[in-house]
Amino acid sequence: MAIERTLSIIKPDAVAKNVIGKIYDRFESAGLKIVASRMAHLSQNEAEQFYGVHKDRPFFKDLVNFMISGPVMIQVLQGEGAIAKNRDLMGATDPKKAEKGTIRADFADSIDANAVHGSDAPETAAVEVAFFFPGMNVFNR
Ligand code: IDP
Repeated sequence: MAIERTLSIIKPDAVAKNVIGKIYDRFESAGLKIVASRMAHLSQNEAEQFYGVHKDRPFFKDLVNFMISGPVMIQVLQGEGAIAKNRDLMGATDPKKAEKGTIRADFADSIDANAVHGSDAPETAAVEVAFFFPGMNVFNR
């Protein structure tokens, strides 16, 4: 399988719970390398742009308000099949439906406050990595 890069965000609920390190451990234990990372408090404009594909969904406003409610930790993960691997580690969007042992099952409270974001395909991963880490801010390790 090819080496891929994917964008991951630890959302405000998980940052507030102080579990950044525990979530990073899941990534590293699964063989994913953190090749870029930064904390940010997103502006409304950034959150609306980032989640632009969902702009017509009924939950869009709540999603944007949640994403700007506190700082987030943003990282690029690199490794074999990184996109699908990260999605497996995350678990289902609704933590009630997420498999035991996944990040969302263990750290998320609801479908709105669901701890993590992860790119879902190579095309979105490329766009999302460039959105938060333009230029040369991603490392080869
Ligand atoms: P994903 O994060 O598992 O890829 P998406 O369908 O891309 O899920 O949705 C993006 C985010 O929008 C979710 O992580 C969740 O925070 C929020 N969301 C999705 N569906 C709902 C819903 O039905 N109600 C409330 N929030 C939702």
